[in-house]
Amino acid sequence: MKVVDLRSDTVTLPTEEMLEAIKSAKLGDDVFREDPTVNRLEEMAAQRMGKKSALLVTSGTQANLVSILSHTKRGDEVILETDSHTYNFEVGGLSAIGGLLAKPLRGEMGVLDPRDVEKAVSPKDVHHPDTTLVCLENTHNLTGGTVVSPPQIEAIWNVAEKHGLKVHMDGARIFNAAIALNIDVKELTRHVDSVMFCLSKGLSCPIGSVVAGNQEFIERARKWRKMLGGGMRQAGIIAAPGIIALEKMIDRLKDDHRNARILAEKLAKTDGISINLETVQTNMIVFDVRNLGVTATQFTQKLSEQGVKSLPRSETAIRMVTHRGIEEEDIEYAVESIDKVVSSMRKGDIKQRTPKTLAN
Ligand code: TLP
Repeated sequence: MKVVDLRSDTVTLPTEEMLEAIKSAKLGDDVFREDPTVNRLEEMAAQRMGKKSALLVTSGTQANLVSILSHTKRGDEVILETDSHTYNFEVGGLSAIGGLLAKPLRGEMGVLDPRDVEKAVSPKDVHHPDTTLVCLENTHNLTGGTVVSPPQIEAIWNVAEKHGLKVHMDGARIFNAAIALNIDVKELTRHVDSVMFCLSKGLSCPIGSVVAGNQEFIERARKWRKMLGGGMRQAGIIAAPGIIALEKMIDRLKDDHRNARILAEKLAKTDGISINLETVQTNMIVFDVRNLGVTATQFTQKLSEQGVKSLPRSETAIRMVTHRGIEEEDIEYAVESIDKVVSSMRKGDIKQRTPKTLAN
């Protein structure tokens, strides 16, 4: 059976060229800073991000954690968006490991309002924690891969500067944001103290993320990475495909965005499916199946019987992500399969259960 895996861009496999680069990479012990391939990737990444220094880490979760730990001290308060990945999906590392207090704020399409940020900064008196960091996410995963623009970032930065806070950006998919806005990624990183991006998502690497910032920040991050067990030895085997990713895999993200758009527009015409096309800005699509009277889990299970994989995002919302390996014909196949599932649901082929929260 044909399989179209739209669960995440994390499922991308390395290219042949990446596998060759892994085989021939010059290696050394990176804890001694002697891996030339890691050193080269870190230099390239720092330069790309417009920062002085960069650090290869194991994952996006580790990248955010070492960044947050490097900007704060135990007991500090961190402002982030309620639906941010860090607040929801990183196992609460900032409180469990950092002893930090998260202050979540509701954003608009993933974007924090600078006035809310200003109000959320705790007074500097004996009763309150020190608010020291604001975290942004670009693109914003839970709102459907939406983009945070340079002026929006700068507005937060101005508030942060006024109150002496640092700004960290979870840029797991920052190149998707840059491609969607058709700007150099530096426009998105100019007004943040640190940024992380993932090699292992749309850029197709098997492993790895990179943190970038100034030199002292990166030295602190290096130490936290070591403490968290992320000091790697011949990590050039991870860095080698990362170099190819930076050189060759960024421009093609526009193909993923185009495919996401095609899929979203087809879904918008499908009876029973609701989708807000405004949120389809990069390689993600989130749509709702409540009008079919089924749960997202029922829908995704039925769809997977056709070989089309997707992820339930809430009781009735489903996420699909386009990536390298998904071509236009796969999108057509996905649309046909969705049509089949929708019409089978209309005919009542599956035992329908009205989700509890949809009762009225
Ligand atoms: N996101 C994954 C899952 O965890 C949901 C996905 O499939 O989208 N920041 C953002 C914005 C992310 O989307 C992710 C991963 C991470 C951080 C964490 O990266 P990893 O999985 O490498 O730890």
